[in-house]
Amino acid sequence: MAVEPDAMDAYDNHAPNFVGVLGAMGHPSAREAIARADLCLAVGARLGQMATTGIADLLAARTLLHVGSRPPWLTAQHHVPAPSSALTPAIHQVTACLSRRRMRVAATDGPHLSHLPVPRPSRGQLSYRDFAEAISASVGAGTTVVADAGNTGSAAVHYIRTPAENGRFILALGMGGMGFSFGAGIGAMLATGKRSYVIAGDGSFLMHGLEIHTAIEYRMPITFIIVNNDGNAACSGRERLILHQANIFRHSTLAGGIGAMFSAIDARRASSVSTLRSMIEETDGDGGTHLIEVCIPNDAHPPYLPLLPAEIIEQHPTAPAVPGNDLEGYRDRD
Ligand SMILES: Cc1ncc(C[n+]2csc(CCOP(=O)(O)OP(=O)(O)O)c2C)c(N)n1
Ligand SMILES: [Mg+2]
Repeated sequence: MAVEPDAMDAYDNHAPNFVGVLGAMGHPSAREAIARADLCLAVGARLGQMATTGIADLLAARTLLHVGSRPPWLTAQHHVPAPSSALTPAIHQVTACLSRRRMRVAATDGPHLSHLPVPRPSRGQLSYRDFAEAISASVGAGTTVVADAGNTGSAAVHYIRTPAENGRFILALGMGGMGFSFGAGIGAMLATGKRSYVIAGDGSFLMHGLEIHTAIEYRMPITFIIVNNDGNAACSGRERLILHQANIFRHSTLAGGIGAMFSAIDARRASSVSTLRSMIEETDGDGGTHLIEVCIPNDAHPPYLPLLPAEIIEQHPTAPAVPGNDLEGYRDRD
């Protein structure tokens, strides 16, 4: 089972047959599972560009069966129209048909999630993997994780698993709206009554971050984790690849600023993985609003295929080549 990036919580991320996320910020294990399959069944997934970056070639070479209210963007051999509210009976029909044909579903013996070969920043500096895995290990069962845009968002999708026991994972790929996570995290907390974790970059914070005032005012159990990489790093990464220069921000101390502005929020900076983990665990049960700032170098590589240098991908056969990383044509332009 693999999921699209904006359907992280459609399947139990801790299940033994979960192979990860598809596409631009996806897992090599999901790609390998497609490579081994004769037939792929897409349920609801419309297989747009973000979900198929690096795997479109493989999917095109397999029998693709699609169940959903609208057909997929990729060509499927069979499309079974079914409204979103009636996907389960449609899947039963399909699987009954497959078992009559004696098709075999490969057995799995445990979770097989592999990650993109992302180079680490220099010693002593936090990587996207460090911060996101610390969050994944610390969030409580049944809570909601809301991921914002940019490198920070791709790291959340790649390294954080949807919280166990019907937790939720929300991502706004379709809207592409930096800063959506602040309002969405507040909404999720109100809807579920449980803590939500907002994971946003400093650029997204600068767009809509003062929405945290609502959470502070109503004493909501929300943890805002802000990745401060001194800029819109998803954009500066692209600028480095194409223009050989990058636009970065002057450094700011976001936790210090927010702490000074609002006396009712506990705002701190975590400078190591162990501090980040203990801050999350410590603050989880107290019912309050918290903000944790984590600093990551602006030029740290994110787990996002279009921004990984081609030479890194080439060394790892399981990571798919992406047409977009062949930037020779762009580099020579003025
Ligand atoms: C409202 C809006 N404007 C522009 C974009 C395009 N965009 C995607 S990621 C990004 C930069 C995000 O910066 P930040 O939140 O600091 O995350 P980082 O990439 O630095 O981790 C931009 C400008 C967007 N998604 N939404
Ligand atoms: Mg940033």
